[in-house]
Amino acid sequence: MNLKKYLRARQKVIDRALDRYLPKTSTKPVTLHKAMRYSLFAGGKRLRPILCLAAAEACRGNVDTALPLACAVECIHTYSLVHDDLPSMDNDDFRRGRPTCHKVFGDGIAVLAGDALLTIAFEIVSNAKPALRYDISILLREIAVAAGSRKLIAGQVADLEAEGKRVKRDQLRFIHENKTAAMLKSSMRLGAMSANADARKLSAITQFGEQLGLAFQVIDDILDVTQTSEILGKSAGKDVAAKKATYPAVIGLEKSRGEARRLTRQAHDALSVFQEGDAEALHALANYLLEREY
Ligand code: GRG
Repeated sequence: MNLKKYLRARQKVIDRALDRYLPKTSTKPVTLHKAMRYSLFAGGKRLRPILCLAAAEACRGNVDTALPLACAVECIHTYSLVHDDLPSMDNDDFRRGRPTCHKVFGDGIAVLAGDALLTIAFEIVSNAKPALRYDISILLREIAVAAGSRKLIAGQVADLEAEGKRVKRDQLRFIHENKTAAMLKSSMRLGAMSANADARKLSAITQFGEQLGLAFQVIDDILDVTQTSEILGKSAGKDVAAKKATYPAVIGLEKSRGEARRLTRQAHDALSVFQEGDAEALHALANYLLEREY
């Protein structure tokens, strides 16, 4: 498959849908809606929604049915970046190749834009079409748990508390599993659910999502020390400067690369239950994420 073309086409579909779901910039309060759109349409890679749609495809579902779930996940992801960039958290001036939300709109509006991106995600899910096996309350629960105090926020808390400390490998894994892998995994589970996946396929997507989610963060850690800010579209080298718990810091760069390859291999293996061709996009995406440069 031509992955570049596939990614571009999917990004377009997702951007169009997000544009439909988000209040216009003329809607009151104008500043808030401008800030939400500023961050949401800042040029993110749209990996989570793309993975959501690819998981739906693997389970022989349809893109339109999965689309609201894909958009909801991207809203939550963007909220987490807006809040993470705040001075009281990671204090970053640069995200997705442009000044961060609080740099443009101020801290107060950035906090509120993040809040509003989080809450609109649930409104979007409430409009999704339920599948036979998965009603709307199951879909809402999936996304609420992944974004909540035991997953995404737990990872962020552990990440904050680990700053400047020596962390062990199991603590590092906890941070990565929750801060990064949980939302990635849920994106794909939601796609599978929209396609009414049976227990065997949902479990395969879950395994795939777990391994891929971890690999994604190991690669993100590697890129932070090997790439420039221009290529990343965010400040490079911040992890070392902030004494963050990362794979290169704990096991070294070469071992981290090996770990990313091992996790990606395990992700591929998890897809063996799918018939030839059904999971082609997921396989291609896993390879792309391993080789990505930003
Ligand atoms: C504020 C609750 C809360 C959580 C913040 C997102 C996050 C948790 C922290 C940001 C820093 C970080 C390393 C997060 C891990 C997830 C990650 C690698 C995010 C970047 O994802 P990409 O590369 O970004 O998909 P784009 O901009 O392309 O969407």
